[in-house]
Amino acid sequence: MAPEIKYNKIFIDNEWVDAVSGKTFETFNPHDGATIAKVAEGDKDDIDAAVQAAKRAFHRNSEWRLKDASERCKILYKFADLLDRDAEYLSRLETYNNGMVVGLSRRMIGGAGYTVRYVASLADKIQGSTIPSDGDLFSYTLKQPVGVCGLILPWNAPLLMFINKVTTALTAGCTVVVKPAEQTPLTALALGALLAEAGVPRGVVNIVPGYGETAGAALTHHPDVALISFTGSLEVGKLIQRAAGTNNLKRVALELGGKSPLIIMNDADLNKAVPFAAQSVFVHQGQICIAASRLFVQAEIYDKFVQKAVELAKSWKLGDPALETTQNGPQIDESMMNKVLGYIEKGKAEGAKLLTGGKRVGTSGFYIEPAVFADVKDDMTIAKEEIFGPVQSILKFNTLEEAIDRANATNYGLAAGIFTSSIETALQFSKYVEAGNVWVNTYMQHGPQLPFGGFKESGVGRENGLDAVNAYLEVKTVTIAVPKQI
Ligand code: TXE
Repeated sequence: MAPEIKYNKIFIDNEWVDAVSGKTFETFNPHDGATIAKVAEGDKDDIDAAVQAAKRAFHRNSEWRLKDASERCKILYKFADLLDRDAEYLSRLETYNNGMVVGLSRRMIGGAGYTVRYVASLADKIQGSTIPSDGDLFSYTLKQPVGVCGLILPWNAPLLMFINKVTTALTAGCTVVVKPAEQTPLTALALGALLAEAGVPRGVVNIVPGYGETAGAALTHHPDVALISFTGSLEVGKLIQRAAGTNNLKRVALELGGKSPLIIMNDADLNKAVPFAAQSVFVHQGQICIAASRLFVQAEIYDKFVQKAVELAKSWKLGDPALETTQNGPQIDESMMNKVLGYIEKGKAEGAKLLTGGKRVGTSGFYIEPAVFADVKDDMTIAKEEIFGPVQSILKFNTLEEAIDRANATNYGLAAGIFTSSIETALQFSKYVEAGNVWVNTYMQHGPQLPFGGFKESGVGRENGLDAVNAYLEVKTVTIAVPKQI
């Protein structure tokens, strides 16, 4: 049964309002392309109203700013309890609007409560230092919230991204305006209602659904916004970095795409490596920024590995994401599906060998069979550009040194992995690969304690852990004249 849609308006000052323009847009179920709901379409005026609400809530005498850090923590703990209470509804809603298989949306919401509690527990541990300065002086630092933050979300993990960004900003004491992706506004709005129920005061969290070029751009240009945290494409990331310096100088945190290498050495345990490699690029239909989209396999085991990889891909269960048994659901929308199919055609045209999958399945919904390409070369488009689809590209290499050089020959640097039974190989690879997250004999492991982000054009800054909270804080140095002698 379809989950009930309880919220489809703009959320400002803990109230639900229509767009100033009165406009709405439709949101869809990727399983069959059917319209789920009409959602208020915010643009510049609504962003402005939301930013003003967030600014009022950030005033030094506001209810939010007067709260002790431990009280912020308590409110977020309550929010975590509400996430647990509504977990099944939220996971169904995520699946309905995003096409994420229900097993995965359950795991994400299952982990969300822990993430919120972990991050919130840092609120009363934010502390400065005392610094021995020369002369008759006493110096200390204060860490203070940066101000109103604009949080721009992607569609591939709407709930998780909302939780990560909003919880971290609130832990630091900031106020926020959230702009969910136009494809997936529904879970963000449901989470807004839970934050209000948890006791977050008016104006602290505001949510404006709408399009990137209108609502998103208005947020990134707004002079009263102090920081933008964005997850999405490299192209838009660059636009945001530029916009951030236009009307003021916003702090910017960017989590962008990837073309992540996974290396399988001759001495790897193939019983682990083959399923991990498949899962790492097929999970969530390949719509994950850390997808292992360049799979380098060492020459001696190459043929055997490819054969096993094909067998596994053929057994992958594609279908309705709301069913427990489904492994892969649909791509998010028709345009992303066509983009992925375009990459598959390019792979074939440029001489890679498509050994299985790669075709659209059915005519309703946006399904693609998991594809395996062998004989992929570094200069082929499918080995260079982020596909964001269920496409495994297998490349051959001879030495570790060669694998590291080829793994690093990309403008991206988000994640990397290696399967090997040699500790020396693992340590050398981990040291020299240019990536913000490296996994050895595993892949895609996360936790709220583990900083996450990219080298090079995969991003700026880190999410998760104390590093992420610090990104929402300014350091203030206070120096007081105190004679040494008394
Ligand atoms: O992303 P966009 P799209 C990659 C992936 C995918 C590609 C395109 O390769 O194929 O990006 O996806 C908002 N000012 N990733 O087009 O456009 C937009 O409304 C301000 C990687 O969906 O970057 C949405 O909320 N905001 C990725 C958000 O940016 C703007 C996750 C992301 O949309 C804007 C998603 C503008 N000018 C896609 N234009 C990851 N890193 O996980 C758009 N937006």
